[in-house]
Amino acid sequence: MENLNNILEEALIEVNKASSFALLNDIKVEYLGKKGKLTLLLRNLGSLSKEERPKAGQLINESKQKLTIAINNKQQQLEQIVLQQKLTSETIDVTLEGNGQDLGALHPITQTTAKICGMFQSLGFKVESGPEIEDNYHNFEALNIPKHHPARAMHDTFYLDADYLLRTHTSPVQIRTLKQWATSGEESLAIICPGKVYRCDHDQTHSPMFHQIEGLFVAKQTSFAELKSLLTEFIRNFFVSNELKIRFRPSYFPFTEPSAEVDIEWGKNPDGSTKWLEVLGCGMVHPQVLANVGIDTEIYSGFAFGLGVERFCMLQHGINDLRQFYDNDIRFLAQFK
Ligand code: 2NM
Repeated sequence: MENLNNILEEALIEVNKASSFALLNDIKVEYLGKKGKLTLLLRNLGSLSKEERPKAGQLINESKQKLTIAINNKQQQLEQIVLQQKLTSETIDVTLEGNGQDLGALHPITQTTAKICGMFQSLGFKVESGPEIEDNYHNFEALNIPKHHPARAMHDTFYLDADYLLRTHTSPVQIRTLKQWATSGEESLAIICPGKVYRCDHDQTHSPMFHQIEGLFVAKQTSFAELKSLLTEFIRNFFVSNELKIRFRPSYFPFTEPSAEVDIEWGKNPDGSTKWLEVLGCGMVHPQVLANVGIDTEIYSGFAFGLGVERFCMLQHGINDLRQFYDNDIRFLAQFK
């Protein structure tokens, strides 16, 4: 018992010096373990007289408590040190340069679609979309395309079954929108319909899926002159060329009458004559189409137009191969950021 204070003091000094969890644990075993120095003192209480035992037992237990507290404190200190070391060694320097991850970009077709739609939206046209799987009625019937028209043939249209097909143009969107408008009581309708269309046709210059934009305007007073000026303005704005030569050439579509195709001047032939390039189809909506969706053709008339986005995008950027749009070659796509 004379040793008790010495043992405690010695133990506290060792705890204070301990520089690792292992050393601290050794000290714990040395003093508080089964055969530890303080434990043995307690065991040997029996060698004392009955009168001395309670006091001695109390003193030993107090020493054990003090040592236990000291060991726990040291344990926490060591944990703090280890944590600090970990934080220091794992610190991320946020000022270091990154490793150059490139941002992606919108596909050129998406960009050209957005550009064209944006131009018409700024004139008050609303963007509309619809299903890519259509039925005969919306894709053909309502558009005045007769049963035996070549466009309906298997070799031009992807049929899913007797009635359902992949839309061959975005005009069915206009039929659906016209139907809603006819009962809406609104003065006029001005919509622009972008989307994917499908034709059973595949070679160097034709993809079985391509992108179309069609526009439609219906009101009490519309005219071919208005259509002509709208499209002329649009084309000259798109190609940023106020002097661009534009030609409206009479044509035929089942759903418009009269109809025209629009050519732009694109270079010269060897003999000096203008090279014309077709970029649009258009016309006054056929009265039968308006009647099909319940519009009074004595009061209302409309005009419509359609274009292929791929062609506009190729002309805009000087792209000469349609297939580049679908190859997803990153070296091609990266040029359109
Ligand atoms: C074109 C050419 C001419 C057209 C007509 C209609 C509708 F639904 F209003 F009758 N939508 N689109 C149209 C007219 C499309 O694409 C070359």
